[in-house]
Amino acid sequence: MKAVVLAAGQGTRMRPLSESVPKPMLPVADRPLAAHTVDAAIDAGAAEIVLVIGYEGETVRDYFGPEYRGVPVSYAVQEEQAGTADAVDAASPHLEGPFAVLNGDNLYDPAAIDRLFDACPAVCAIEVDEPRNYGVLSTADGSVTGIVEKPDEPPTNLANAGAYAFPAAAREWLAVPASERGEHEITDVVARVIDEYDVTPVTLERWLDVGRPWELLAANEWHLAELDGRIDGDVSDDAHLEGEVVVEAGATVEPGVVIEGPALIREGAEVGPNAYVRGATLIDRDAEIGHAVEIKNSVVSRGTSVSHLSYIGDSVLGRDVNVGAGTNVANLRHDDADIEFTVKGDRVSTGRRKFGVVAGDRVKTGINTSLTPGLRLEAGATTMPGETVERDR
Ligand code: TTP
Repeated sequence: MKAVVLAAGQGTRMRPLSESVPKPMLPVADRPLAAHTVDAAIDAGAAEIVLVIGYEGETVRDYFGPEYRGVPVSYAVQEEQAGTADAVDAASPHLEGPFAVLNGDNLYDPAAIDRLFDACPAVCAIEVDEPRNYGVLSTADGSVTGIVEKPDEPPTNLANAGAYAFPAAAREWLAVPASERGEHEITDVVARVIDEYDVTPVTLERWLDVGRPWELLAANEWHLAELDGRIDGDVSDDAHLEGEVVVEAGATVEPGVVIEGPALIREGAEVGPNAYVRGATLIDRDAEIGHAVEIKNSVVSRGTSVSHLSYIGDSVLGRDVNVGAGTNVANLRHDDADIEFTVKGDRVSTGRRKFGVVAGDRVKTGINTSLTPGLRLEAGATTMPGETVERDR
């Protein structure tokens, strides 16, 4: 079966991280987010991957190329991001026979994708506590009988997890009318398939929709926890590594460094001397973590430098950020309330008691900057030496 992976979206809720790097290419452990989806499809036996690209699509094409892990990859360009059904429609010329559709920004447990392919026609579902926030499936006698978006009275607690195995006929049903929010939605195609076929619900053990910056942190927590420790880089005898720590070839860990895994130190990165890395932390390619810096449960993207005597906790730093010496991130409120973050102009709860800052690419902080919890710094933003920053900029 061919697998269509949707990766054309603008990722507006992921800003500022998605401004120049498209969301599917943001780092999750040792691969871009969408590579985890593509891997799950390949492990389930996909004969070909059809990637739908659009926003910053060339970056996606450059990464996967014409063949990935021995499986052919073709590309469909969605000129305008007019919705998920429209995205699959763009891929339609590449399809014949039954086909799968997966969101390129969702993490699935791979075994379930295998079951999804076997059960075609089928839809992946996951049990959730708050079904009102999701597309919800109704079921009877082991089949899916309906799908409804964000219902006030959910028929079940089974949320649609954005992974489908469609019969060949569904190719003809992709031109659905626009929904109330003006998008052509794949769920309307799913509704038609449910009407005409016996559709199996395939229950996932684990699933994560990575739409907002703290979900990128959660995605890294998930996949870093699956690492098996490995030292291929240059690690000082005077460094102390415990738990599952990967130091890739070409990375350097200097004397006095303590790393408590899970942690991944990628090629070209330099850590120390005397730095402390803990929690689930990704130090991406060519990043530099200076003397006496503490990094906890964070993503430090490629080319970013954190200078001496700084603390970064529960945060995501974009590419080529420069953190001035003595910069401190606060990641906890005095009243212990969940930290909020600005998404498309609204402050929304991250559901996290501990959350630090999200810095877009090329942010620069002056020395001794203090950053308050839930702060959003746009790409290229700067702070002055000694400044306490309490509002997004
Ligand atoms: P969304 O997360 O709904 O859209 P998005 O990725 O653009 O993010 P945001 O809402 O923050 O702007 O999309 C779900 C998946 O479908 C995701 O993998 C992107 C993909 N997609 C397309 O390929 N084309 C589209 O037109 C849309 C809307 C989404």
